[in-house]
Amino acid sequence: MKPTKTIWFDGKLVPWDDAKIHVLTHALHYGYAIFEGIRCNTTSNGPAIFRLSEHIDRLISGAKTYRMRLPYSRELLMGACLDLVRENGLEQCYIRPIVFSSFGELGVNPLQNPITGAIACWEWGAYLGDEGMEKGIRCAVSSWARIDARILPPQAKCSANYANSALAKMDAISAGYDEAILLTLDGHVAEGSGENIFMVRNGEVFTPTLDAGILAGITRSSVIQIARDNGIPVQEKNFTRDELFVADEVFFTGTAANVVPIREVDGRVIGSGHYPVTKMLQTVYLDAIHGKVEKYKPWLSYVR
Ligand code: PPE
Repeated sequence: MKPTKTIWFDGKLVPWDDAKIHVLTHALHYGYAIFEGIRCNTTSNGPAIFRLSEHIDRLISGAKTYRMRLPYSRELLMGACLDLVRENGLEQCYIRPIVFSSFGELGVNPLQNPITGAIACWEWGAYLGDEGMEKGIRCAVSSWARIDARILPPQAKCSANYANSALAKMDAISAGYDEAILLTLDGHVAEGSGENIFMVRNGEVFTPTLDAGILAGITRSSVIQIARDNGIPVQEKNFTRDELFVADEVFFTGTAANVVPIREVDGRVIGSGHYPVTKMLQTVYLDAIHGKVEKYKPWLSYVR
């Protein structure tokens, strides 16, 4: 990670090296933090943040679920993201807001601790590699099940959820794959460790429903809209892993990942090795985030 000039830390812009917390910070011990991942991309009108309000709204909803009283308004957080990118002089970056139970008391109950927020940004390339974006990645179904709504609320982007993601991701990487696909406790396909999943069959696109323990991905909703706008039917429905094996195309979506074809699942090559629907959605999505599609310009917040 290449440091940038400044980080927004509890309301102020501070030098990168000064954005520090105590080792007894409550969230470090119990995972009680809500975060976001947002991208800012180059456009012909300078850098633009993609779907900023949706990301901040998801952060606020996650905080509500976890009974966090945020000391910042929605407008303040949105403004802070824009100021931060501008101050750092970046044309393109990943933005990471986080709100967490900070320093005060230890012990599971977070309610007596203050909530602190920080927002950092840095340059972050293709999450699953440039080659993955182009040629597709290799995935394995994980032996770890995806968190279930009775265990941790999957809709809240809570740091604790990512212990589940990290276990699946590490095992996939150690076994020589690029990414893990997690199933629900009852055996339906849920999502990747940090991406939503889709499959294409006979020209139709399918993706698991939100009650499959998945994050309500903002890229997922953008891609659903792009598909429908281009005459491709999309159905939210749950399916088992064997349906992935015989799909024509399978792909991941996510802020960090963008739209990435999956060329292999558990050693089975997907479809014909060509991904016309995925490639079309990837192209339009990339054009949209770079401000090249008139219709999707309302999704952008310009930094300057
Ligand atoms: N599921 C999970 C579990 C997830 O973490 C993400 C985003 C998504 C789906 C896609 O959501 P969206 O970004 O709104 O389309 N994962 C973020 C964090 C990745 C990381 O390694 O950190 C991201 O893509 O920013």
